[in-house]
Amino acid sequence: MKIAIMGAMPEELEPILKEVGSYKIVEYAGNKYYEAQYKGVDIVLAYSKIGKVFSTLTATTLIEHFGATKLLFSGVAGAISPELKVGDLIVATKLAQHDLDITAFGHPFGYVPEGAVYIESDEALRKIAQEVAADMQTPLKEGIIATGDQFVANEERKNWIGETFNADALEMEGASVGVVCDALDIPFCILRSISDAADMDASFSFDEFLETSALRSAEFIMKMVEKIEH
Ligand code: 4EZ
Repeated sequence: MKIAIMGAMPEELEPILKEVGSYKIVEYAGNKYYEAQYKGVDIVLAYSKIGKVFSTLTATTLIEHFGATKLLFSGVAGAISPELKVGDLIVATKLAQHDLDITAFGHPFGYVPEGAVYIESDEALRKIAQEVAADMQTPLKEGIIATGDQFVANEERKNWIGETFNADALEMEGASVGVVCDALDIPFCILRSISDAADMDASFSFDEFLETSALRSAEFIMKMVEKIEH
C-alpha cells in the first residue's frame, strides 16, 4: 500500500511535509513529488497548483507514476452551509463540478454523457475520518462538496451552487481528483477546513485563515494515515 496525500497550494502541503520530516524530492511532469515513510507507511505527497486541470494531472501522476493505492486530499474550502464556520472540518460524501454546463442540450448542470453529476468518495475512509474526529473530539461534518475553476466570492453564485448541487462547501479541486480516483479504482477522501464563506469578504477571510485552516486539515489527515490498515 502507498498513500498519496495531496493539496492544491504550498500552504496546504507544508504542514504535512513538516510533520513527515524527511523525504526524497522527485521532479516529474512539471511538479515536485515527495516520497517518504510515515509511521511505517509508504507515502507520496504533492501540491498540484490550483484548479481542476492541475489537480487532475497530479492525482493521475500520484497513482499512475508513483503507484499510490489510496489518495487523501487536505486543504481549505469556502462554506456554503451556514452551519460551517472558519476552521470547521468537512469530509465529502460526494462531489460535483459546478462549472460543467451543457444544459443547452437538456442535460443537468454538472453532467456530461457517460459521466455522472456526483462522484462518491470511499466509505471506509470516511468511516476512518469519523473515528479520528471522535478520538480528537473535533466535530466533523459529512457533506457534498462542489468544485469549479472559480474562487467564489459572491453570495448569489454561492447560493446557486448550494441549491443546484445541495452542496455544503465549495473549492477548486475535489471533484476532479474524485473523477481520476473513481476511474482508476483508487479509494479517495477529500477533507477540507473552512477558510471563508464564499461571499464578498471571501478573499480577505481566505488570506487571514488559509494557514490556520490548512494546518487543521493537515493535522487531521495525518491522524487518518495512522489509522488506515497497513
Ligand atoms: C481552491 N481553494 C482556494 C484557492 C484560492 C487564491 C490565490 C479553496 C477555497 C475556495 N475555492 C477556499 N475558499 C474558496 C472559495 N471561496 N472558492 C473557491 O480549492 C487561491
